[in-house]
Amino acid sequence: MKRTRKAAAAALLIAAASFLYGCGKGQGSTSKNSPETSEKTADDTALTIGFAQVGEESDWRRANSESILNAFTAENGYNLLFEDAQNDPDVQMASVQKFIQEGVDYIVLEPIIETGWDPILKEVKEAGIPVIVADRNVAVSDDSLVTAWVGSDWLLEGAKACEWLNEYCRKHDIPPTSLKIVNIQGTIGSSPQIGRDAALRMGAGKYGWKMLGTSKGEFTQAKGREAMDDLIGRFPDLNVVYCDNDNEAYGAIEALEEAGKTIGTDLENGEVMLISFDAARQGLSYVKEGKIACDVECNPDHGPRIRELIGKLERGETVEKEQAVSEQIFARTDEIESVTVSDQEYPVVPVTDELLAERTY
Ligand code: GYE
Repeated sequence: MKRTRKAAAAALLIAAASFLYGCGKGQGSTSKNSPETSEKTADDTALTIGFAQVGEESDWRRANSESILNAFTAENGYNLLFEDAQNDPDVQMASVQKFIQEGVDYIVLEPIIETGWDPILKEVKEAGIPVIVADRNVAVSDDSLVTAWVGSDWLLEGAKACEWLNEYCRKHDIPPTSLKIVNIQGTIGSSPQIGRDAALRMGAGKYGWKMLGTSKGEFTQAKGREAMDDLIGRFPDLNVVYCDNDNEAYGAIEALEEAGKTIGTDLENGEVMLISFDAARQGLSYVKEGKIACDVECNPDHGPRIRELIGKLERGETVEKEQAVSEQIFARTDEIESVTVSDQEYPVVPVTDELLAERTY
């Protein structure tokens, strides 16, 4: 049975009323440990969390769902309502609407796209339900519609990848103008697509790389493959593929190999270089094999972070409004030891068998 904080408060009121009534009749027990009282207290403290998930499009997403499911268990004192929108923004908004009707204690929203959230989040606010946005972000006109956000710095992720590419070219005397880059884009209008692709455009402008074109990969392997086919057809001389996530890269690898291209980093001898994001286990094993040149991590383990935020809110503590997690950069070797973005140096981690064995997603 679903228990919300409001339901719990009502149950407590009923319990208190019958206790008083019982006392009046000389039958009440004052013992806090009477089985009836303790059972009620345990049940009634469960918090109901409405979780609006994007879908199951990628390794990252599956790891993220697992992280949420492991954090918000009944044993931990939660009643989790998990809604998967299958990548449809309308379905996701309907899920949030449903959470309002259910009277959940908290809404945790991982939005598919950034826009369109104002009206529904206003309703959520009017219903007095705090909203934690996680992973991707929302673009709203009123800050107070969101209690807190935890996710990644998408622009920084993209900038790390671009600085790695620039360093690689510098080290190998590859003229920047010889780079012919295509971009397989994630879900258009989602925060990672917006940030990672903006960083690429900035990198191209800064270093003089040639941007050939884009195609939509929707963060999936199947669409990544289709997008790669499309790009090979339109730009046969492409030599760098910037994928917005690992699953797109897996599909791109299939398409490139089928088209007879050699994947690697020897651009001057006609190899095609792949750059990717997430650093899922499969992505990292492609890095080790030399099929993905640089993979910038995106951390999916938001369950414990959101649980901590909710814990603080329950205790009446203030929480950080925006929290971006720290993430690594992976490459096959340590030939490039670090990259610098906005005066901050980030180490590049070479992928080893030990690292792969320890990777949890
Ligand atoms: O990079 C991709 C997933 O929003 C960070 O969505 C997430 C992205 C992640 O499908 O793999």
